[in-house]
Amino acid sequence: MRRAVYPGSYDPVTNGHLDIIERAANVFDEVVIAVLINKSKTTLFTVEERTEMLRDVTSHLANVRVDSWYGLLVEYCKQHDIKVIVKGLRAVSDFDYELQMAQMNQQLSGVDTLFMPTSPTYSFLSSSLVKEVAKYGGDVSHLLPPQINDQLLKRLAERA
Ligand code: COD
Repeated sequence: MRRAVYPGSYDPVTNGHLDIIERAANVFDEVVIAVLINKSKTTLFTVEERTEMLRDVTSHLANVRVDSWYGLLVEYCKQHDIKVIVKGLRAVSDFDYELQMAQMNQQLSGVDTLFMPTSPTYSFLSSSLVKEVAKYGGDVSHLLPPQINDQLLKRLAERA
């Protein structure tokens, strides 16, 4: 079985993430979306919320499942017999750091990274920018699945 992991913070999942997930699901037999827990990073949504949001927006994809993980990504791959990491690449600015991580992961474990170029429609899109724009009242509804946009607005209102 060709199985891949698509790791990230997903705080929250955007249409850019979803585009990569749908394309990866066409290439692999199974895609595991791994919500990585980074204790030094402050997130707007808890890991449980992010996991649930991802389950919701990928429910139409039979070969996609969602999991969460704390620790090294390659350890997750080892425990779940995963040989490929999928990453989305937006711009040259993503490349330097992603290349470094890909080479480190390969050296550590032999797990390879497959880079998928973003669709041009989403090349400027990141969870951080979406949160910043929404925080100041900008409309980001075209950049997120509708239910995620609702949850984002609700959370920002609670925090205001
Ligand atoms: N279009 C296409 N791809 C996109 C878009 C978009 N608009 N937005 C984001 N992406 C891609 C990102 O490039 C990334 O591949 C993925 O989607 C997830 O994005 P984010 O922003 O949710 O997640 P990040 O970048 O915060 O995730 C970083 C990881 C959690 C993957 C990384 O820190 C990690 O692997 N941590 C685990 C600990 C570990 O093993 N560290 C050693 C690494 S060598």
